[in-house]
Amino acid sequence: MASKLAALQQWVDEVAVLTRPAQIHWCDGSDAEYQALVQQMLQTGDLIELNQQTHPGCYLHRSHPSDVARVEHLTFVCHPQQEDSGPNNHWMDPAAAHAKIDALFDGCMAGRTLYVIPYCMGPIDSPLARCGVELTDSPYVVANMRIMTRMGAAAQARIEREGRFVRGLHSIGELDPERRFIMHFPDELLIKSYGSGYGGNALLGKKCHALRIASHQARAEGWLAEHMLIVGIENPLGETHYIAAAFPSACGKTNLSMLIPPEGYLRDGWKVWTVGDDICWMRPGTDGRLHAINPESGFFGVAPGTSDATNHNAMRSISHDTIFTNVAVTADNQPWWEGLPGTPVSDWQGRAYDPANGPAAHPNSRFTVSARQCPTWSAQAEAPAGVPISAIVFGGRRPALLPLVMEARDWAHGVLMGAAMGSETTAAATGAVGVLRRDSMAMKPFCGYHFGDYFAHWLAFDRPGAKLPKIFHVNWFRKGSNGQFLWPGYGDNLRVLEWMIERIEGRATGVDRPIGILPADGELKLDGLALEPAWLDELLEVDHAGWQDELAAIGDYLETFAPRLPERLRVEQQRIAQALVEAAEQPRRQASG
Ligand code: GTP
Ligand code: SPV
Ligand code: MN
Repeated sequence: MASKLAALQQWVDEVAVLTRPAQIHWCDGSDAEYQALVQQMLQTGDLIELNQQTHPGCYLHRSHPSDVARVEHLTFVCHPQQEDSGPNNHWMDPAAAHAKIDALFDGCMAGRTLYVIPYCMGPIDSPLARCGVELTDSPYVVANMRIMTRMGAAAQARIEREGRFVRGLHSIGELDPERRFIMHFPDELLIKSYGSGYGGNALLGKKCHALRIASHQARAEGWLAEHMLIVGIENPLGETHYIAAAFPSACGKTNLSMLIPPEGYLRDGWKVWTVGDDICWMRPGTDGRLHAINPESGFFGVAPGTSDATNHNAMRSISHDTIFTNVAVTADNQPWWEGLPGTPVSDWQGRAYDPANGPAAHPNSRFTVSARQCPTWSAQAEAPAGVPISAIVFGGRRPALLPLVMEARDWAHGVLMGAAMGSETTAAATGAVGVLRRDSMAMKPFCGYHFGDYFAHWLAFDRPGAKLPKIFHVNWFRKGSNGQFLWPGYGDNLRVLEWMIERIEGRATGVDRPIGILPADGELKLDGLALEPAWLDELLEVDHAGWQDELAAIGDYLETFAPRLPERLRVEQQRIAQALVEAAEQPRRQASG
């Protein structure tokens, strides 16, 4: 017996009978185990050694060319009642889903090793943390899970103590897109994933457990599992505010979580602390505030665009002991992607680089690295009690209309801002890129239940005694008539965060507009920034006609969640639509908030 927890041992035995592996390996999470896996993968070609002088401990993995991103059309949330999964999820009857995917698992591990991966999402001694066990036939998944989660003996001990864990069964199968499914059974705390080895499809602790299953648990237990970074902003007095921000995939979470302050801010003593770059679990504490942990222990970050200029902290993090997936390589065998200096010799598929074949690195190529390697890693990231959240930020890629920043009047307005979020699609999921779609709270691909119920759950946090964070909406991706980004972004985003903190501290008044509170003249600190005044005007303008159309579109979108749409959100949408009509009639009426 490899586990003294009967439920765990029994499940592993059952899966072994179904999948018929040649052997079973219980992962202990040790360095020796990791090194042995790396050696084995170097032999099989699953990993390719990169330049060990410039990048010690770094390896390249090339995934199957048809398996490079999450597959939302093959991802199912299987509640017994279809309505409980909502129009925001693909649904299959649980019995039919089990039958379909178990047929694929039948005998699929013949000749392979079945790895048992006990893992803990969150600091191992945190009451907010939750455990799971992933069974997989992919050593690449094991190596990534070791970086991304607290994996091994300590997690297994906690699981055996608690007796409760999320079960995840994974096989790469044949890597055949026609035989690929990612299935969730929230009521059984169970995930089954077949036919993909990539990121969110295969590292089951990440999107499958920490968002889809956890959001369902969180609703029942009174907390939130969100697609958010967590960053600490320390001012020159040494006071730190923690901010949680939800942006859709490939819209800037990793970057914001480890931003480098602009020159003047650095001189004044501002510091940035990274707590998390992708997922945030938060719950109300006895003080009424929301307290958050990052359930992960590593970053699975987008490579293209990452450079010393945009994200020096990420560059330092990934200079050693990192697994790269689907990047290009240079003549001297260094990892390469678009945005880096130098030139590649071979592309992400290992072909001689030819621009006619598209980018050298896949647009969704990634690095997997331990968060401890990040120079700005916060000591508080390991705190069992988590960090208190001062502000929640929503945002997306909106080339037009959405201002650089606006603040919600109150919690319900903030929930509407999150629910109404839209963004241009990116390469993080398969499908068309650059299409505007609604992505409520950046959770469209990740909420494990009906969005109407989810909005109601968010609204329910506003209750007597609650000391809720302020809610803001940002847009780093506004484009001017020349098609260029109007806002420099990256480190300069701290200027916007500082305004938020000024609002939280009651030092900035803002201007009350129908769509929310915007910075008053001069409140955004722009010293040292060469930003055309006309561009700033454009970034903070409120186009009443455009917003009336937007509110109508938001109204239509929200009604797709009827009859479960909370009336409170409908009222909020109507209030703003009405305020826009009145403001259009009296364009000069502007109260100061
Ligand atoms: P996931 O890991 O998929 O959830 O993505 P993410 O939200 O962590 O996105 P990430 O920080 O990796 O950024 C994705 C892309 O957006 C990269 O190419 C970045 O260079 C770019 N990006 C990030 N921040 C900014 C910004 O402030 N302005 C602009 N223009 N681009 C940005
Ligand atoms: C995302 O797409 O939001 C990611 C990458 O963070 S994946 O792990 O593939 O979901
Ligand atoms: Mn993500």
